[in-house]
Amino acid sequence: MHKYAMLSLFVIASAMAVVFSITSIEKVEEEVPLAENEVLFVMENFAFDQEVYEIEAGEKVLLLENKSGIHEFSIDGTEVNVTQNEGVNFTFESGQEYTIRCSLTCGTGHLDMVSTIVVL
Ligand SMILES: [Cu+2]
Repeated sequence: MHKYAMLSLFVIASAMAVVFSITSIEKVEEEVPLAENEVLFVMENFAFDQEVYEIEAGEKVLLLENKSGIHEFSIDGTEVNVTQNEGVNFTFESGQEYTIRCSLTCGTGHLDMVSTIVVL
């Protein structure tokens, strides 16, 4: 009987250890709030998270997060190409509109990955 009690305690302790480690991993992955000049674009197979991004005019840091697949995007008419790993500075002029598109051939829906930036 004593052996079973010890075994149960061991199982419970292990389960708790697993739960705590999962909880701490989630804490590490908690999202860092964006700075005021940062704009986050989320891409997945095969779309941007918004059909239209409304952005205040001014100098911004463009950030990219890939939810699924690996994507980058470019802004038509500019040299800008944003990758997952580094923010890119770009100054948006008031009243402008830009087309952005996936710039990394990523699969069957690649050509559909188009969105618009409207500068307020
Ligand atoms: Cu693509």
